[in-house]
Amino acid sequence: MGYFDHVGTVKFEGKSSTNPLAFKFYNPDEIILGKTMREHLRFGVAYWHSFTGNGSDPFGAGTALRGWNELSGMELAKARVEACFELLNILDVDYFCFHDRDIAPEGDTLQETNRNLDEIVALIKQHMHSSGKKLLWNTANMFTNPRFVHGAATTSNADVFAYAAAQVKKALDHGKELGAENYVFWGGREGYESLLNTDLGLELDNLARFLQLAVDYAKEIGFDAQFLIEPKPKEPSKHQYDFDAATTLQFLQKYDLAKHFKLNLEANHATLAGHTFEHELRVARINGALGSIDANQGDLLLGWDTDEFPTDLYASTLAMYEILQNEGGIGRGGVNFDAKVRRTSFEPIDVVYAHINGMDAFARGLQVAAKLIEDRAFDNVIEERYASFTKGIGADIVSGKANFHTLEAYALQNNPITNKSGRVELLRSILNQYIINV
Ligand code: XUL
Ligand code: CO
Repeated sequence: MGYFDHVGTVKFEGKSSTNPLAFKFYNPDEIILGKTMREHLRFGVAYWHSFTGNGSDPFGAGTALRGWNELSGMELAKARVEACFELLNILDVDYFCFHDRDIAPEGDTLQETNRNLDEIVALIKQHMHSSGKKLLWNTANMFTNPRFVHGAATTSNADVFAYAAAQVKKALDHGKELGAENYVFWGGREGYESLLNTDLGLELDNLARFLQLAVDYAKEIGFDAQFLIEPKPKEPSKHQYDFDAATTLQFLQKYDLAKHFKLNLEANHATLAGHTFEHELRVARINGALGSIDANQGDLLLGWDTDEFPTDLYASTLAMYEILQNEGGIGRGGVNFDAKVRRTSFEPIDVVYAHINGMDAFARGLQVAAKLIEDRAFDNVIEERYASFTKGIGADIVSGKANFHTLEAYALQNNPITNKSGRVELLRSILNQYIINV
């Protein structure tokens, strides 16, 4: 029984192929800078978008036509597991990611909810075993249920803090059970609406306490996944605590948590924060905190998290340019498609087309970025631009030899100062040439 219109495994056919069900750029075995594309990219499918989501929006009901639509409860949960492994197989994708509430329905009590989860996790484990597919990361959904109205770790209600802890404890157990390579914290309701009713200091202290407790518990059970925080501004709360990479890193440093966490950066979250994706990746990279990415794209004409599949070759090239220069590349992380088909693309085959195009966009980005690095297309320009810091007064500044007296003496006799052009337009035309010609 096929949930995706009996599509066979998608194969690489090359860029001249016109087959909509073939990869044009993603060739898992192609070697780039000493590693296969498969190893560089470590693609993941997001359970919540491709199996749990149904195409509903705030104005209308779900539109997605899916083979599991008639089912409910645990039967529905089981069907989605089948569908997930079918899609991973069709796409030849090695990884998937889920929230606890994506995979199993909540019961009337936490005990019943956990029993449901245990049953589905056991089923997932069987499928992983027979297919060789792996869990890139799991996470706890602490934003959908109304109990999290005031937050989870940053709630004003200690009973909710305790419930959230119990939920993450279970999620860490399941992560260990399934051999998850990472564990993600996205603080969906960790933020506030108004300072008039908010103890900002206590909420942030509690968030740090919560994360430390998670670190402690993972250590206790021997779960050695990489812990990741996923920054996002505004949505759903007005002031989200993990606004962007820089804010999140500052928080981790303040509470002495930086050694335990890296970041899972998402393209659409970056643009909502007023940054490019590559800016967020660079901030993480220079702080040794680039852990994994959620690949998607927003829409400049819309002001919310549209989670579209990534198609923009400039963005995927510049993202891969950062990842390739990160120590160990994407490392234990991966390229997770936190992306959904449009509400108007309601057939199962649309989910397949969407992933193929997203995978090709990143494969192409990888090829172009590798060539830019090999040719030192921008490195030489940057080296030349900062050359003044390698000799004379610049070298004194960098080595710490200079002080305000020596700098003043230098400035007084150095007249006039000459600057050089930054050549942004020329560099953009070079980038275009690479994207077109590689
Ligand atoms: C929400 C979002 C989440 C996280 C995991 O915008 O990106 O799905 O990726 O909780
Ligand atoms: Co995400």
